[in-house]
Amino acid sequence: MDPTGHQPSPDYQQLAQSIKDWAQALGFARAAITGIDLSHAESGLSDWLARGFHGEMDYMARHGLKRARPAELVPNTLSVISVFMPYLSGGQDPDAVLADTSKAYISRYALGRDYHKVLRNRLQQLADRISAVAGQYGHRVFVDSAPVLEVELAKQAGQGWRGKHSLLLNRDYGSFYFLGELFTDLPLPTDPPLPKEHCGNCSACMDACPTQAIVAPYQVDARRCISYLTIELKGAIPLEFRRAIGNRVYGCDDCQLVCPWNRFAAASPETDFAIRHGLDDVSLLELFAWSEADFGQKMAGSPIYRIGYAKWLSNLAIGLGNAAPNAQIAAALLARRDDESEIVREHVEWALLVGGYIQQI
Ligand code: B12
Ligand code: SF4
Ligand code: SF4
Repeated sequence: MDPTGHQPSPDYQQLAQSIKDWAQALGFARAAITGIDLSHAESGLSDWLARGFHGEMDYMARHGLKRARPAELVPNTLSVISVFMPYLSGGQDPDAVLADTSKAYISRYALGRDYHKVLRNRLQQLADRISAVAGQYGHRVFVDSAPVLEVELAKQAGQGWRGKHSLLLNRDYGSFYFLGELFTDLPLPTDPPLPKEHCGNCSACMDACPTQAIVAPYQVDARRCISYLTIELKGAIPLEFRRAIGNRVYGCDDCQLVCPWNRFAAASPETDFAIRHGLDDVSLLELFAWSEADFGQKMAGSPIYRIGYAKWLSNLAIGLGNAAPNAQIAAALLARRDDESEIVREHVEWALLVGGYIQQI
């Protein structure tokens, strides 16, 4: 403080460097800084919404272009600190799980603790460290759920380029990480976007997508994406996608698994992302046998908890319908044929039919 009681202006160049060092010490792979001009992304966002690609995710349409205008979301925002944290935690080979129809494939980001809390908490710690130097300043932390174009901000900050699957990619970490941001009213020096993208002629992610959800490079029709169908969609999963979903019971990683930049993606040192309940290599039948109390107890603190027990059972029923038929599967499905949830009953009925356990009347 100076004698008048004001905090002297910090050296912003020095502060920016300190922020990057502190972010790494807090477990983020890297921090970078960008401004608030995302006007170049507005037409892509409008186009995506106009084509209805958001499906039932009303929150995507609700904020309209505010999503691309950080200073409308948080007035006085001048700089955005973009961070990312890898989440792979080793475990069973994903391709082996996908190939075994008796197993449940759970998206690699969801095998441990809910990332929202982990990242938000670390970003808040970063914000607090900044106040020790900058004094009181305007800021807010965001992870995933806010109306923010996170991938675009990260790209602008030079954290990577956008892959054709629309996710952020970089040479050192691939794409298996979460993004987060700290909006501030500090005039921090910004980092430039990367001079070059590195997808070239590759289109492996588009070719590998089981439901052809990547309808053109950088354009994902969420209504076709297995991540949307198994996590976001509240009602019944449309029949046309059920076979293609295979044994993916929560999210999907196919477009990332085939990406050459993920070949050497390293495991995350974060203990919060350590695999819980053997979810990296578990059978559909074992999960389908969980009672609602088991689900509540085992999935507490996991991102999977948010989809609820009925959606969980419905997704598992699709997996069981797609599995190589056997007597245990038949018994498990028949036992849930009269489930109290209509949505579960409907998915179980489908599974019994496609598995050949019952005949269409
Ligand atoms: C909604 C959402 C989804 C939706 C829609 C996905 C999507 N691509 O939009 C669904 C449920 C399908 C989804 C799935 C997944 N998601 Co998601 N999702 C989000 C969320 C909340 C918003 C994304 C968004 O703004 N979409 C709106 C559209 C318009 O954005 P866009 O597709 O990026 O489009 C831009 C360009 O591609 C281009 N564009 C789009 N259409 C068009 C059309 C034309 C003509 C042109 C010229 C340009 C253009 O312009 C747009 C603006 O720049 C973000 C978090 C956040 N707040 O940002 C996480 C986020 C993108 N998801 C994430 C993850 C991890 C996933 C999954 C991998 C989860 C999983 N394993 O199941 C999958 C991957 C699917 C995929 N290939 O995208 C991470 C990605 C991390 C990373 N490395 O980039 C994020 C950033 C969450 C986080 N905080 O970490 N997700
Ligand atoms: S699979 Fe190929 S096209 Fe898709 S994001 Fe990776 S490098 Fe880019
Ligand atoms: S997450 Fe799966 S369904 Fe969605 S775009 Fe990627 S490969 Fe396709």
